[in-house]
Amino acid sequence: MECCGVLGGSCHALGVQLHRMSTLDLFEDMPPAEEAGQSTIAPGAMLLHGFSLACDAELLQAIEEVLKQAPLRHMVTPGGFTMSVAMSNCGGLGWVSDSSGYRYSERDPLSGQAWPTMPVCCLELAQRAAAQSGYQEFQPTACLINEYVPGAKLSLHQDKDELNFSAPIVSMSLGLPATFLFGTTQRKDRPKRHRLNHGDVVVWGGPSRLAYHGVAPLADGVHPILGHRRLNLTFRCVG
Ligand code: MD3
Ligand code: FE
Repeated sequence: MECCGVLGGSCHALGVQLHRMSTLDLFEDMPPAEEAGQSTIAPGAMLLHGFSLACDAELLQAIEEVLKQAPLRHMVTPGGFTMSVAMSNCGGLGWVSDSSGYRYSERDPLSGQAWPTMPVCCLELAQRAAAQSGYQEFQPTACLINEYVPGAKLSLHQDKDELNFSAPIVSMSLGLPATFLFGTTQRKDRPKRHRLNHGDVVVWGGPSRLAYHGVAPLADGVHPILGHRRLNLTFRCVG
């Protein structure tokens, strides 16, 4: 099965059905909601509402396979704190943290093995999102998988461990909604809050690439597919 060959294909079909059932053709010229749903969070940061909805089941199945090989774990910061977000990776390089610092590693320190291959459906979806936001040649070498349970958070930080800041980072949100905190390149500036829902994909490039950002403690809730959890995937060009 092709993953997301047509963005929002299933919902588009539903839209057509509803349209046929309505007597008034008020919405004749309107695109389906998820195609209209593209907004700019900040210069260089494009939010594609519901971009991964049409293939969320396939995406999640692929990630579950990855997590069988490289289980989620709570990494320790160089300062000695255990992170509330559980993490794993796929692709040629994976982000790791321990008492000696943050870095990208070719191997999973838990197994000593290479990280699992980045699933093709995930890679292609990330590339389609990047292309739609103006990045035609996006070739991510790393995919970080973050799992949040209620209360888990990610403190304000910059992503600076990659060498290639001209490439964007593509993020995909799945499961429970999160309050994303987005600041500027200066830590002192108060971040703005944005809700990220299941299916949302954000392309973070240009001036937004080095902005401070974080995730507020996850509110409890139940998502029909993921239960009491949120997963976030970030696709990165490390080299
Ligand atoms: C803006 N993850 O893994 S995704 C991270 O929801 C991280 O798990 C958050 O921050 C999460 O480093 C946020 C959105 C995101 C990811 C990377 C960015 C936004 C970004 C890098 C630069 C600017
Ligand atoms: Fe980050």
